[in-house]
Amino acid sequence: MGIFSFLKRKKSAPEADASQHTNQLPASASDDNSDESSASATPQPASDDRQLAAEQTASLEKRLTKTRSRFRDTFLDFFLGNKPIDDDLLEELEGQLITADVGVDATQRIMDALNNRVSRSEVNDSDALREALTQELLDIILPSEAPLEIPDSDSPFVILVVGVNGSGKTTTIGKLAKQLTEGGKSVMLAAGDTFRAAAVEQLQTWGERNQVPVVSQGSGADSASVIFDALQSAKARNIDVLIADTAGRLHTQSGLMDELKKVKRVLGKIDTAAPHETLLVLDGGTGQNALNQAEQFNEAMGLSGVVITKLDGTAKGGVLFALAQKLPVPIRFIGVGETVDDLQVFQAQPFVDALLKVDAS
Ligand SMILES: Nc1nc2c(ncn2[C@@H]2O[C@H](COP(=O)(O)OP(=O)(O)OP(=O)(O)O)[C@@H](O)[C@H]2O)c(=O)[nH]1
Ligand SMILES: [Mg+2]
Repeated sequence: MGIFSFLKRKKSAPEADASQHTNQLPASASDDNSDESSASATPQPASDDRQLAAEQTASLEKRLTKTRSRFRDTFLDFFLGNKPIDDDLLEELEGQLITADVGVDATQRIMDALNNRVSRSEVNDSDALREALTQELLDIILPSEAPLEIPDSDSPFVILVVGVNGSGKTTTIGKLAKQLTEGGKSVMLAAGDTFRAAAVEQLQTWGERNQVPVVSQGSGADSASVIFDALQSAKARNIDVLIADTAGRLHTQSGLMDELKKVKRVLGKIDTAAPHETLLVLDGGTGQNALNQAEQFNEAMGLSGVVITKLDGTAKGGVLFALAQKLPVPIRFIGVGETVDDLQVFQAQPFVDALLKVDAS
């Protein structure tokens, strides 16, 4: 399911009408010291939800090819030949879960559950073991399935996007802006990555592509001040969603982490609830390193959501299970390619199906 269909459903809910913002962006900028480009959002035609879900499951199977072949090659071959379910086999399975980047904690949880089922004679053959494994994997990531909800409100919903260098923050913002405008929301972007001129240009390009305004100051400006100005401007213009980009930083760079905390504080002066979403973007290809990043960003910033990108180019997609087991923060989206449409709302069942379902090809 894309956020598009998700938002459409929300908009038709009875309480959705009262304070709805206009979906048309005003033609003129109102923020004096900001450099903006703007145009109207163009709502896209509605598609059938079911068809969309089926299409996205199919596309997920294609996009996750590398992780999928690792899972299928590892586990499906393993279950061939109806081997006896004994300690040796379970030990081998444990090693393969670790190899598939599922992580130590999630693997432990799965093995405990499988051992229990085997000792209670609930699992006696390969087929039952495969089904039990699939169920345990699903149980681990199901609690992380919590799509981003953007309530209708008089003030802009602020999404602060953070993460290490090159994880896919700016690209994810571009993709998200498209999905939100397609869902009928008016969107503004804040160029809070003031480290490099190229970073501002990159965001402006996404703004132009999606026809949404971008608030920026010159490179070297104070990031918190850019984002503060952007929120004031978004408020004045009745924008529904403000998405703030930030410079990539390592979770170990305490000065830079303090800068992010300052952004949060400053936003709180305009709206005590802002940022409403602090979204960590993680590169799925970094495997277990993503776990460390997530834990430390969460400690410093209090995350409300995670996006895992670049799952199309890696065999390390098993890291989602490790993350879900370790981090009590929803996985909002997954990035499965470089183009604007390659962002999917995270859903547990299609994800597990794409990796392990026997008839998935
Ligand atoms: N294959 C693939 N590439 C992606 C995905 N998301 C982002 N990228 C690519 O990753 C690279 C870095 O993306 P950016 O969006 O610039 O990353 P960033 O986190 O903003 O980087 P900094 O601003 O330098 O910290 C670009 O080449 C993107 O096209 C994805 O889901 N799949
Ligand atoms: Mg960037």
